[in-house]
Amino acid sequence: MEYCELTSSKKALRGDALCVIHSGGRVDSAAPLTIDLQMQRLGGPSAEVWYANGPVRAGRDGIVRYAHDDQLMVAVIEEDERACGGIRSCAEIVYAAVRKFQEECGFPHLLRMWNYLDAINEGAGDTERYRQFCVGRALGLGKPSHKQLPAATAIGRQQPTHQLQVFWVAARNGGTAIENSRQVSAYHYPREHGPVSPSFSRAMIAPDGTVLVSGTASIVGHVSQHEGNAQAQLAETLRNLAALMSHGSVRSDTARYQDLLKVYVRDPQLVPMIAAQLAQTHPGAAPIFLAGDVCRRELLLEIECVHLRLEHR
Ligand code: 3EB
Repeated sequence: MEYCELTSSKKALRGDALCVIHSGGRVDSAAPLTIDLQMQRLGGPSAEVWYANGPVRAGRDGIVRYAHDDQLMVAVIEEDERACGGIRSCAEIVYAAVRKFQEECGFPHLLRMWNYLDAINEGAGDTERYRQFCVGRALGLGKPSHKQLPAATAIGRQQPTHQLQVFWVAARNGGTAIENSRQVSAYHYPREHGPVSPSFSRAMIAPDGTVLVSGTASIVGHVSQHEGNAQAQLAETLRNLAALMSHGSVRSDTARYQDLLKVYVRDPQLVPMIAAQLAQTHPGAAPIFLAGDVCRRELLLEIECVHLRLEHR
């Protein structure tokens, strides 16, 4: 996979594209599956492209749109919350559909999931929409063992769509979920963060060695750090990412790696500061910047990462 520019006429989409995930507004994608993030892009490449190895099949199964090759499946559900009776039941309906589809599709291993919803921090205490989303997600997904939880991102849109959008990458063969030594596993978060702890792992090592890193923020243990200080939150987030990459299961052989970064910021004015810092720590990374709300209201930014072995796609 890669992050690339698809809005300019200079670059055409390769014929072996499996899925295009874009935030460019006017990306004319001929990919078997195209997903529009419906979020404002503040900088960086307009698209994330997953490539196929060999023949591709694409289609629709109920509310699921999907495309797959022999090893990998990308699938998406977009549901209008208003037709589901709110975010909690919408998440339950969507995740029950994910679970059913995953049981039948032949790609049983969830590797990575993205969740985008409107107004993620609206509502006080346990009624907060993110917490209600977590309740519905857990109900719909059922009780998989922690080992099988995918890496994930959950971000709030700043412009209303009324839509819960969930998309995911699943595989024929299982990956290895890993946790962060600096952080309490999200599925073990204490009660103070909501009635149901979030169902995701910190990162998933895919069968080909690619590390799919969850949205990572300024949280140490289970506690948000540096409220109101974006620069310090960024530094803490980068320490969390570094700690994850030093996990014993992440291959650190002589192969060359590239880190693809996607940065979500609450306030567009933070982009220049973050871009300057990332140019130091991740030279040549060309991060994607999106305007989005982190699921804890005190957190100003979140970074997800794909740690790619360059020999592989
Ligand atoms: C955190 O570490 C920050 O609910 O799926 C990051 C990634 C976060 C995924 C999710 C939430 C989720 O708790 C928030």
